[in-house]
Amino acid sequence: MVVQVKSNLPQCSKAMDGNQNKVETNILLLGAENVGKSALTVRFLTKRFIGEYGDIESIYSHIDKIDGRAISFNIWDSLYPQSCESSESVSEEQLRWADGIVLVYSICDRASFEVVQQQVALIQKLSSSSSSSVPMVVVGNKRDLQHRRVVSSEEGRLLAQSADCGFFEVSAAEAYHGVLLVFHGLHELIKEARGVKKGAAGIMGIMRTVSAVFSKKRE
Ligand SMILES: Nc1nc2c(ncn2[C@@H]2O[C@H](COP(=O)(O)OP(=O)(O)O)[C@@H](O)[C@H]2O)c(=O)[nH]1
Ligand SMILES: [Mg+2]
Repeated sequence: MVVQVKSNLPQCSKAMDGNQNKVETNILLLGAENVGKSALTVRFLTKRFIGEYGDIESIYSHIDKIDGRAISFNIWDSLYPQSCESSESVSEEQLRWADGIVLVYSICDRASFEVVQQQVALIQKLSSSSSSSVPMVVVGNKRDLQHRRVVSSEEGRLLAQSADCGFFEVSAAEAYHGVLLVFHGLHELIKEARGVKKGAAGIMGIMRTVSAVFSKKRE
């Protein structure tokens, strides 16, 4: 497991694909403080829940095998800025870096659900000028604390549906498998998005070739 300091962020490489064997995927975790972003990250990386994580912002690198293929996950465990305007809680730098985003709230904390709603809206606004949207999943964490639940599963699902995101409810404290599904599920969405992009690029390539052939014929 490698911990990178934040100043290295822009140098992080984007996806490799095609003939190369290793695929890189940059995943950004967003959400209010105390919702379990670090707990989810550490669970995915080490399979363990250690309880307290401190306020550290890091990018972790982790190689995982999916369907026999090595996937290099770079995971940016972000810090929710203290006393920020909601419009500053996601930066353009983060969006440029991310291939996929995990938006985390706690099912016991309505304010954290509202933060995710704001962040979804902000991401949509910031990426409205680009042709493709970044794949996202919404995650309701702390599912083990049912007696303290204040956000229903239905509300979480509706939010995810309205933003065209995947949806999961998990407990980083209780189980590894659900957390694994979050990261693998997002990886699937990223793969699909890359396939669509590649397909579009392929069609554009064919169109360019065809128009080049026709313009040659006319010469
Ligand atoms: N009961 C319970 N507590 C959790 C869970 N995930 C995280 N926590 C606790 O919530 C607190 C905040 O977790 P942390 O990962 O530091 O949140 P972050 O600020 O979003 O990174 C810590 O005390 C964790 O032990 C969970 O699934 N269930
Ligand atoms: Mg944290």
